[in-house]
Amino acid sequence: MIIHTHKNIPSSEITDPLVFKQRRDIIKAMAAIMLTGSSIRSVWAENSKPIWPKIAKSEFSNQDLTSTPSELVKNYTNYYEFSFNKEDSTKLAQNLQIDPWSVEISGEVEKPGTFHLEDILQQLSLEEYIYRFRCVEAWSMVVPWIGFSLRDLLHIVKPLSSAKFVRFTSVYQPDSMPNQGKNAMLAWPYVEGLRIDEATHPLTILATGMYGDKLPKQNGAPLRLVVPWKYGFKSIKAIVKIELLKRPPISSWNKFAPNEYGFYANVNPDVAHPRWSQNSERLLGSGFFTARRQTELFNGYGEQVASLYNDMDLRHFF
Ligand SMILES: Nc1nc2c(c(=O)[nH]1)N[C@H]1C(S)=C(S)[C@@H](COP(=O)(O)O)O[C@H]1N2
Ligand SMILES: [Mo]
Repeated sequence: MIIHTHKNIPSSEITDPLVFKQRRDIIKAMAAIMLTGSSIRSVWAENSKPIWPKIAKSEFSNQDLTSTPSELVKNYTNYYEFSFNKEDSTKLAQNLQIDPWSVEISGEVEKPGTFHLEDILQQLSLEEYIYRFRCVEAWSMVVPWIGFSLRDLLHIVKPLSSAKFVRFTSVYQPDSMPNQGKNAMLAWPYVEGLRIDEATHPLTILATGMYGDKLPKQNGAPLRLVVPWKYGFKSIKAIVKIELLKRPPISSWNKFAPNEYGFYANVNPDVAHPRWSQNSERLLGSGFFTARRQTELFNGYGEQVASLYNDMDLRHFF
């Protein structure tokens, strides 16, 4: 059974929570929250209990995979806005301000808008997705994410037929993100992109939690993308803007080093990074000797996604 996050709010009290152009609706929604006594905003507050007591597993979840110990996933993070070091980024990310949070969805859509995250969560049901996750640096893990499919969110804003690509933008918060203030490395804010068919593929999710709990800040709270068949840098954290576009966006990593980080970035053991092989990967938490496993084409999701790339030579579109 799929547990809806805010099922205790009668739908009659919130006629259309996603129509926030009118102030009236905002007030009405806030009143509904107060009436039920459930503090939706507290989901994102420090030390609050998760609002999802029981979550259905998505049919797209890899039930057979053993999740990487959560302490590893929470303490070994890539978050370059904070630090280029995986331990420091974990600590510094605690400074990120994530409450309240809203997401602008605009571009080639019928119903653009800026949506409060809590209101998005009222519309969509959360599920658990156990996925492999493969970083371009040749390490990998298995993470039980909690989230919803991106296509369900896009459905709400009604993409036009002219929407061919999607651009995602991370938050710009230089006061809490030291490398943004220093203009270090990438052109901030962090930007990523997908083709529309990739974005609307059922495996593509926006995550708001992991390991049965809310998403830690260092792992991309309050809202991050997860595209399991692509290298980890595509899975952009702390998303504030989603734009549907006619033309391919230029992603931060592709702009920084186009010969190392392609737009597609599909996991592929046969296409080496210019500085290392992608043939195998170090599976986090696989014991003292850290077993290496063979990297799989599309990170093992070929059955579901290979058809998206039938007309492409995967050696050249890296
Ligand atoms: N905004 C933002 N998103 C990001 C990154 C980043 O530095 N900034 N790093 C990416 C990279 S390289 C990886 S491997 C994953 C890491 O996710 P994790 O730290 O939750 O394991 O996040 C991706 N998303
Ligand atoms: Mo990565």
